Amino acid sequence: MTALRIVLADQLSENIAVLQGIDKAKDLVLMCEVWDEARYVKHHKKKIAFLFSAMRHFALSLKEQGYQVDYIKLDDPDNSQSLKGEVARQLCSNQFDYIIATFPGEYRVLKDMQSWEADFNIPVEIREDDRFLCSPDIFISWAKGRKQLRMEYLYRDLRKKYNILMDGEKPVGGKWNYDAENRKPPKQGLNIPTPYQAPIDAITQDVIQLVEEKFSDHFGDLDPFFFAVTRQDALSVFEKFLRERLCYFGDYQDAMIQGEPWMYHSHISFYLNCGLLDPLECVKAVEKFYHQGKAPLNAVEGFIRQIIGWREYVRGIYWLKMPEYADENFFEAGHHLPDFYWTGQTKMNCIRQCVLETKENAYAHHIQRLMVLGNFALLAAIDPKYVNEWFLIVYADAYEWVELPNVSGMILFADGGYLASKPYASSGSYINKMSNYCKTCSYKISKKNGSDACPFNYLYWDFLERNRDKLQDNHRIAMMYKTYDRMSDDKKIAIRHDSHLFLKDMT
Ligand code: FAD
Ligand code: DLZ
Ligand code: SF4
Repeated sequence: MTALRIVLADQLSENIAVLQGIDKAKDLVLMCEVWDEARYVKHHKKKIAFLFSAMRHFALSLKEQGYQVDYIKLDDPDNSQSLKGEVARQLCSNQFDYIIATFPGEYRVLKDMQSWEADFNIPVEIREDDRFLCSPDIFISWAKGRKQLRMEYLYRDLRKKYNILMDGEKPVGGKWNYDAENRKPPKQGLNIPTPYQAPIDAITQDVIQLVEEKFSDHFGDLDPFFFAVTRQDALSVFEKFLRERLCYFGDYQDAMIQGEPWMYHSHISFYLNCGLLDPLECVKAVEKFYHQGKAPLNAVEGFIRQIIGWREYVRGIYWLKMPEYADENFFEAGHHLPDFYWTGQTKMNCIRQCVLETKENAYAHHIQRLMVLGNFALLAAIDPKYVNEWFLIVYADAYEWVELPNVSGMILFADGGYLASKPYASSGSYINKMSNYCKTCSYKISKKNGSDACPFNYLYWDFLERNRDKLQDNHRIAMMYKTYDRMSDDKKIAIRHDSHLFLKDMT
């Protein structure tokens, strides 16, 4: 029996399910760079270069270990430019008894894979992706019968199941969650470590040139290219985080500083999501750091919660709710995406900084995504389909399973509260508290209305009022309606007027 084994760009793990039990002498591993995947949304140039280079390095490493690998480059003249087309080509030229794949990261790819069996008349085995701690089936049983899903409960269950930061049946330190000690505003004089710069070898150079030539119309800068593209280098990124950043991860998790895109975050989402790093190995390493007394509990617990809590939770929701989830639009938001999400050309300094850093790095940290770029999209009623497309394009860690729930669920509340208990809407005061962006902004954070007032200030109240019928019964924001209702009529008129003007002029 001979198998054709498919490895996708986000499946670059040597113990990936599809490679388990392989017969190196007979089976063929197929990996391909295809237009259909690189172009179905116009991914950031750096994201494409990162993935193609990581794929090429991974294929090489498999070959060195004696696997038979057919690696199809983008500019191969015979490349059909789709995953299905490349599978078809293999089936025409070689004799296979079955196809094996690992469960993919996107619903549309799963549907494609599920069509192969009938279309090619060959058995197709799609194996569970066991790099995740919670399979879609386990998530479904966990979710069944619960009126409300909340990340915190899944997180606790997974901590117990995998014995992470546990002291017998109890959480280490006595509490499950140390967020109350986290989230400090940035202070002067923080000595933020430099980010990792991976070596650029000939493979990466070739890929950068290819992307420059073939994807010149895509968003984003190729230079400087800093991504790790091998497991070894991805491990170095993670080790640098452990040594230099982890201690302050919790404290400054939500802080934003102009010109400091990396802060104390780990910058490993790219590698976790494409397979160069394994979530459980990272979690265990961080836990060990705590037990060795090298990092405080608030940082360690906070970090672990992001990976075994949020990361698993959003994936569970994605597979539970697709395909309907992609069309959710609770607030019936219908604005187009303003041009400044691409150019950064806006007087709003916070947005400008976050967009320009995204353009340069294909990265922004969580609070920039959530409380600046996301919060604005929510307040300005931008249609979820445009917001989702933008987030999927611009970040090198974006695949639909993780991008869509974060955008439609977490920032836009487009699912009506399935993922989050309340919208993360906020006026400019949050950004002012957690960053220094407002200090050099053309708008005045202290002003609530008028042409020089911070737009977040009036858009926030306008958002609440516009969506009163949908939100006023949510006990977590009921207080805000009481505050609004106490405002004078003149104030309410000014809020409506400023918001109307701003949204009308938004191009
Ligand atoms: P750190 O802050 O160091 O966190 C450690 C790890 O925790 C991350 O690497 C990531 O794997 C995980 N994590 C943290 N928060 C989340 C979360 N909300 N969902 C899933 N995993 C999480 N993350 C992606 O990986 N891909 C995306 O496309 C993506 N889109 C997002 C869109 C929006 C609107 C928002 C608000 C968040 C999004 N996130 C996404 C989550 C989060 O912003 C990124 O995982 C994080 O910024 C990556 O940087 P880091 O590795 O330095 O993370
Ligand atoms: C994102 C992406 C890009 C840019 N290119 C490819 C590619 O050429 N070949 C490939 O196998 N996958 C690519 N991907 C990832 C896919 O679009 C998709 O997100 C994953 O295959 C889902 O598991
Ligand atoms: Fe952003 Fe408003 Fe602050 Fe300007 S004043 S940086 S728009 S929050």
